[in-house]
Amino acid sequence: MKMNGAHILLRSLKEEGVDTIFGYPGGAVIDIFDALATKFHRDFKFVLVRHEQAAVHAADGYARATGKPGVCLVTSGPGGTNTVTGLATAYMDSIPVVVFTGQVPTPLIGNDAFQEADIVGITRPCTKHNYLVGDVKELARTVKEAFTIAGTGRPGPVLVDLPKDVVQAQGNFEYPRSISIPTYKPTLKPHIPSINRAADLIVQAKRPVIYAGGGVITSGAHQELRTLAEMTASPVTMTLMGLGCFPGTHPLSLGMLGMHGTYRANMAVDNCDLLLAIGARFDDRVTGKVEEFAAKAKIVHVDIDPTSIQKNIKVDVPIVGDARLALAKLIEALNKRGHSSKDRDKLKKWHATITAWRSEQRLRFDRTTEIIKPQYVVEKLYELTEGNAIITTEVGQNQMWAAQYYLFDNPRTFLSSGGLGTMGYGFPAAIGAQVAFPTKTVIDIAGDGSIQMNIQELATVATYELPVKIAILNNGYLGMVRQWQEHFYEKVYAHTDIMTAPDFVKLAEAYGATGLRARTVQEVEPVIRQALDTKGPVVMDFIVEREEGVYPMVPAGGSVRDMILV
Ligand SMILES: Cc1ncc(C[n+]2csc(CCOP(=O)(O)OP(=O)(O)O)c2C)c(N)n1
Repeated sequence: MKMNGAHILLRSLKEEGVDTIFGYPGGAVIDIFDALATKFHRDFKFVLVRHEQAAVHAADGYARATGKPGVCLVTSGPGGTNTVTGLATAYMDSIPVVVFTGQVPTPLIGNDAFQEADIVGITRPCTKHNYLVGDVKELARTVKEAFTIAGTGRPGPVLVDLPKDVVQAQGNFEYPRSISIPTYKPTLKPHIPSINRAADLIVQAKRPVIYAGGGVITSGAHQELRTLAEMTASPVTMTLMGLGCFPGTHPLSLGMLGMHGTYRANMAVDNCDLLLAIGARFDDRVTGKVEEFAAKAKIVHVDIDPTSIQKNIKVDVPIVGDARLALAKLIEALNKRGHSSKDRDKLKKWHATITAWRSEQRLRFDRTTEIIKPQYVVEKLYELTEGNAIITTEVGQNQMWAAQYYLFDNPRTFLSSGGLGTMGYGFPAAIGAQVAFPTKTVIDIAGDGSIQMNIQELATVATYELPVKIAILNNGYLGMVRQWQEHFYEKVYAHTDIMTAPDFVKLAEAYGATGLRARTVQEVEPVIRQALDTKGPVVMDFIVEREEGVYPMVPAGGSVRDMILV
């Protein structure tokens, strides 16, 4: 059956099981938008954002919350270039997102046509793969490939550029059932001899630590991780991306490690004799000074991406494969070795040491002040949501306090820009998560700087009556940069004072959302309760201690011995 490219595209998306599209229209994609509003209006929920960057972050939030690829549709030229930050964000955190951009008609490509941008060229370094569709005949197969590549192996964003004449051309619709891409064959099954070497090391270890990252969540390996940790009595520390992959309230949880990780997590990694890294990439915010990172340990690294193994840290046992399969095999290998509770007894001393570190240096803040401490707000959010919310964050101190004080027990409940560190990510990501889970509580923990980067999306939450809650930890500073200036630049607060902010309560109201404010400790709980009881979107403006810091802090490039505790 003949149909135009726009219809072929949308039929293909239906075949992929897509139910939601985030986007923004323009001349180059007007045919697709026309089809979305007419023939396909029952097939997709379309969320019209106010800036294309937000469309990609929303698709990314949808993907992180659901595990399904997020989809985004924007126009050519500025529509495409506005997606770059969102693509780079998803790329750094390995999130499956498929972005469709309009393009000028093929005969005009390269002619500096109106709203032409070489988006395939521009996005090559920040997409897992990208395509320029040259012929309507290639369209359906390209969509199939795009989803396959975005969602398999180490996931990532894929961009498909659609020239207007291709979208308008007539073609036959035939969707490939399955495809093989000869140049793309991710290794899923782990190498068994390596699994056996890892199992032997686990059996011998006296001071093991599991270091779990976002890959555990991506591969759905949280159950296997828990089984492995419990059967071997190994303490588990998580990266920012890994939060939720192991219950934060579990007795074996050490919390997050790295620059703003817990004292016990960093001490445990510094002193362990075996580090079992799973789906984590040894980011510099985790390792600090590479030569001194886990220097006493044998290191096993499980990762689906062979290029991330040995990239930052030398490892003893590399295991390429899907984390869930690898952990299942590892559990099997340990069972074969008769690993039992008797063996766990030899870790008693190690556990006692960790308990001592924990009581020596807990996460803490001054609870005696009248002024609101930002940590207190996060703690109250945790308490009043009973740990059941999906939390997104912006970037900065707000992000670290969220990571430290909200204990995540389940995967896909903490959505944060870890790799790129994108201010402006959290609010649109919350929109994506809320669209995916309309009845869940979704909260963006924000800084007053970050929220201003995509605050125009208040119009989106108001339009779709999305009950997203925003908790602004308003310190009147670009707080995280200020903290670095405090410690390393002699308190010269160069251009980080942003006291001249809008009145966030009035701004929320102007957009048709509810605005609430707390100025004292006593007001925090009532404001949160009221926000949670309000059906629609709410902005909570918490006026917090201006110069509060995030601690512990390992200075960039430092080691555990440089940790600032305060
Ligand atoms: C788009 C972008 N620009 C700049 C930065 C650098 N940066 C990192 S944290 C930060 C301060 C964030 O301030 P705010 O949102 O108020 O949060 P706070 O640290 O005060 O919680 C800045 C400017 C960034 N991460 N992202």
